[in-house]
Amino acid sequence: MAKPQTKKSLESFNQELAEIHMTGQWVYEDLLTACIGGPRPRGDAFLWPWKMVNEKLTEACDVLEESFTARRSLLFNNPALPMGGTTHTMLMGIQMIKAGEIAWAHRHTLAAIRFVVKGDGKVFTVVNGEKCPMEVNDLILTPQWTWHDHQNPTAETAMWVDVLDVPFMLGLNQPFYEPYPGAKVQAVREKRSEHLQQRAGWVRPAWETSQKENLPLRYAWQDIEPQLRALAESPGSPYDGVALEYINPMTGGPTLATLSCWIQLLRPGERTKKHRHTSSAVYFVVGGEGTTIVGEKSMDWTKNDCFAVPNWAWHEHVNRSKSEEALLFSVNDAPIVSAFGHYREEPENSLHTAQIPAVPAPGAK
Ligand code: 1HN
Repeated sequence: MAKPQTKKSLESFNQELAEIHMTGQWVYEDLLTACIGGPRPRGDAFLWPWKMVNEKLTEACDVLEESFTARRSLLFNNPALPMGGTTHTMLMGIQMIKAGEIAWAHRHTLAAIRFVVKGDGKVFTVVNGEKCPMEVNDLILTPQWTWHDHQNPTAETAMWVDVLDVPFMLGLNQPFYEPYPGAKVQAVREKRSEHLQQRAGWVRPAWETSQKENLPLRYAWQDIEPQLRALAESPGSPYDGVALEYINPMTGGPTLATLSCWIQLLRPGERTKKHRHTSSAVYFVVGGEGTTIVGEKSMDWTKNDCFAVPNWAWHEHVNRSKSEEALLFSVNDAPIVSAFGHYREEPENSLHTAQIPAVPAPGAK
């Protein structure tokens, strides 16, 4: 006699499959159906106020007396990212180095940038033997696998923003790390003729091959600011205001293979048009007062605050002041997204699409 057939439910079958480490494609179909119109933003829009961060950094100076190869960097964890990260690809923090301190040399495959909050020309980071002074608002790259140590020979505390591609690199399981062998700090190239930075300007040695990626680069604010001033008179982007990308001078592309850095000026009272894109961004407020609206959430920001805008979230920036400009430094993961052709924007693509200014017509003023 045949056994009576009891019909299995789909749920119990799914469970059975899970126990033997399998999944039916119908599960992915549900997941994909939920993505009609795009993914849900990964992580929250979130702001870390300067006052709180600064207090904790000061406390960290007592608790962590010397950092050795570690760093006194307080990193920002997005409350909606249980695996860590400020966005799903980037980790942002602020680092403090006390008077007379050295953060020992190390290297890792994580790419990083520093944007100086408090410093002067005597505080410096050494990147692959090249000394990079850290003046306020300077940007310094420590690309993947470059040796770097930070030194503060002054009598004042120094501080900078750190942004790294940590969550992306951990997602790919590519972290390699090495402390510098045999010394706290790197040997420094004394001859400026040997600096790769001398090869990344208007001229370079005709007799050499050239390294195009992962250069130790310092974007001195004293060079950037005049360019920002000159371009501040242009209409800018309706979505981002006068947003300038820092470029790798050797490739014309973004600063790093994974991270692009921006400096963005919002004129008094400026309100950008709302848009969304598949890249995420982290922001540091260089100056001014404004509001960034992300979806339903409104984040009021002021000098030195940091905040995150997740990917594919509608957002707009407002300079709340009617008389002062606002300045935002930001880092985004557009290079990662674009590398595989996944950069999208709504309601229109506004990156690298407008025409450069035309040659003036005869007699035009
Ligand atoms: C790191 O190496 C530095 O070298 C700063 O200054 C922040 C955050 C996570 C992992 C490595 C630095 C970091 C970091």
